[in-house]
Amino acid sequence: MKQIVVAVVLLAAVGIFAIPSRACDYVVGDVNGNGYLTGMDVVYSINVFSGGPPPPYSCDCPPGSGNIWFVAGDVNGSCNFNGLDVTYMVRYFKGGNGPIPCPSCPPTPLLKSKMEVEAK
Ligand SMILES: [Ca+2]
Ligand SMILES: [Ca+2]
Repeated sequence: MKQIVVAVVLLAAVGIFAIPSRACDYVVGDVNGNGYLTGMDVVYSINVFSGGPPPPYSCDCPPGSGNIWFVAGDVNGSCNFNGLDVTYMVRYFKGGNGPIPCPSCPPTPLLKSKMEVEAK
């Protein structure tokens, strides 16, 4: 139990003090890379997991970790892109909760504010 607490504290410290070497520029859920989360991203995701082309955007997340993956596909904040994200997207379009980015590499604030402007 004590080890778990120490690990959590260490992870939190890394998260707070780590300076991202390079921020990820993406829109959460924009799997096909056109700048928006739409139903086409659900279709694209299904194709990805059916052997189709990979998403156009990948990013080192957490920054500097060397773990390069398709961050835009992570809509449930689990820090990986898998079938659960497709399910989450489908639920979102049916009125469910909005997309949640991986906390280790959220989209850059600049892009976020751009999205907010476009949403209005
Ligand atoms: Ca898209
Ligand atoms: Ca996920």
